[in-house]
Amino acid sequence: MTPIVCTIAGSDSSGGAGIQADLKTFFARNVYGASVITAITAQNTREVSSIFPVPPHVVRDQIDAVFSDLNVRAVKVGMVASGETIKVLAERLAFWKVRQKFFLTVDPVIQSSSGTHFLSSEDVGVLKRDLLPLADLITPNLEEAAFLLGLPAIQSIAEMNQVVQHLMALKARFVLLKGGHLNGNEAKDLLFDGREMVGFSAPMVEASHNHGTGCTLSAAISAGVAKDLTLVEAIEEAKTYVTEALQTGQQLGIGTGRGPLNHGCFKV
Ligand code: PXL
Repeated sequence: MTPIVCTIAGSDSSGGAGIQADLKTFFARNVYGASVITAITAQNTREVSSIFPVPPHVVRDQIDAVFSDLNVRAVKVGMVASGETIKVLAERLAFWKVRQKFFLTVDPVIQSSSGTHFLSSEDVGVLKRDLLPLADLITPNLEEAAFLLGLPAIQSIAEMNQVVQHLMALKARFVLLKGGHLNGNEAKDLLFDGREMVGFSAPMVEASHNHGTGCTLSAAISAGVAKDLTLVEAIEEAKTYVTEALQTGQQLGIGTGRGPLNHGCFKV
């Protein structure tokens, strides 16, 4: 049986991030993808020009339609455009037995790759209170981690080691802190569960085509978990996939700004 993964995220009209990145990643990683759309963004590789949040009851109906029929093994939450929708998500994911029936990854998307804020600080409060404690895994980058904890910019691996421990206060089972925004020739990530720390490293790819990198990583991890890999194996595989998608993204020549990754880079 093909494992089913569901993304709950925003639509990116340019096709490089959000729902579109997630579905392409699911296809490339050999899982079946379902989707719940939380917002429609008008954007291209240069900017986000408008955001239309899908009404919370329509988000709820999409979740109920998917979960009442499809045997979803893993869920990935990306961009959610309002605190009201975050509350609906938390309530419905609990109803459909998150943690018992499926693995939940929350990518705490606060702003777009091009810098547009998707969530107000009040909405981030709702995210922390209602949704993150339900997650099996959260995948903040350095800016998101600093924002979630109210800390200044994180600037070294030593600081990452401290911060990943503080992130356990958000009550997800695992935290993957992504260090890709640190300068250096390695992209270092740290996984922590409150006891054991596992480090991952991949070559830093100097890519101008990196729109949707975070979305793609969390979607690929969800695909791996749905295929019954251990979390560590799923992260390793996802990082290998993202590295290759970044390395070959430029060749696609898409858009005039920060273009997308090459989601079709390898099929296993
Ligand atoms: O990468 C964060 C992200 C998530 N979701 C949507 C986006 C973006 C970044 O541009 O557009 C819809």
